[in-house]
Amino acid sequence: MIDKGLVLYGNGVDYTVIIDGKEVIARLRGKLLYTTKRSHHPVCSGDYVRLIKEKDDYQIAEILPRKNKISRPSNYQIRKEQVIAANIDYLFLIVSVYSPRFNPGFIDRLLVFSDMQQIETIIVVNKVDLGVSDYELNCIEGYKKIGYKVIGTSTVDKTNLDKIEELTSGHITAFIGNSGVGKSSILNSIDPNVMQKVNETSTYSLKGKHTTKQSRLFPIKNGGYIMDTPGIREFGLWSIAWDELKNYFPEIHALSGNCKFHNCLHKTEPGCAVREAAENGDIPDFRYENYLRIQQNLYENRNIYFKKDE
Ligand SMILES: Nc1nc2c(ncn2[C@@H]2O[C@H](COP(=O)(O)OP(=O)(O)OP(=O)(O)O)[C@@H](O)[C@H]2O)c(=O)[nH]1
Ligand SMILES: [Mg+2]
Ligand SMILES: [Zn+2]
Repeated sequence: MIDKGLVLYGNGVDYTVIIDGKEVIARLRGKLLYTTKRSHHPVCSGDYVRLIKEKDDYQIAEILPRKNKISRPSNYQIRKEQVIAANIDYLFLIVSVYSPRFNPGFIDRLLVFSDMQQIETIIVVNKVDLGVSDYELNCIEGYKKIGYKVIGTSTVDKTNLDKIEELTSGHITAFIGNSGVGKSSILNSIDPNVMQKVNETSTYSLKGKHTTKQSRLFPIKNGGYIMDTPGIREFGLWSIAWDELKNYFPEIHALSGNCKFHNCLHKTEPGCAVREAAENGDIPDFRYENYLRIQQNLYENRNIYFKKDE
């Protein structure tokens, strides 16, 4: 018997897969363990898999093609990728005000990545109960002006949690962001059953703080699935050529037709419409600065991170 299932979570050996609303444990078939040598774990949360049932045991026989994936270099080997999530309808990039610090450099790297992967991304600014500074407000306005959806939330006074619930309904959504911004707290506020499940299977750290250790997709009472992911410290862009970055800042890309040179990199070229727009305030200056910074960084690391033939 062969069934198509959705992977909720796994540890590299056993995976919890949902088929027809029922959760089962499945193991990887031996040969699948060796097929993806460049990947840290071949199967991840959000993967659709084909299962074979032998007596009462389920085996994962095949991973179905992914429509997208969120990955980063594994901690151990830069050329190996670690896939955090697959087949995401919406990415919720969760950041916070005050602490952890609001960091547009981090946000912009993630937005470049999600644009490359064509994953629609919503920026959630959590902990607004702590107050939003002028600087944070200015950046938020900048993102909105470009066209990103930005939602300010608080799990303390329940600000806009109904909006998150509404937007996640019926979709597969991943929550991603730095450790401590409140990903798990938001998830738990939307569906309190979720944390109960987590507490059954994981332990609190010594500080009594609950830190998410692995990606896990949760069926939510609104009919959607939300993936809680471990906090990421940095997000390195590693699969992008430095001279193609310009295509993944939508507001920069939109203006590039007005530059004097068709291959303008929007640095110091004469007649650059993008630089002019940044000087006039037509595009947010922090975005333009981050663009230049990321481009420089990709250029300096071009031989480490990216080879066109791979
Ligand atoms: N003031 C305030 N604190 C919050 C809010 N949401 C979460 N917190 C606190 O922020 C801390 C971290 O919350 P978590 O939900 O564990 O954060 P996380 O993003 O899941 O962190 P990792 O699992 O480590 O990636 C906890 O102490 C929460 O109580 C909020 O809206 N306002
Ligand atoms: Mg967490
Ligand atoms: Zn230009």
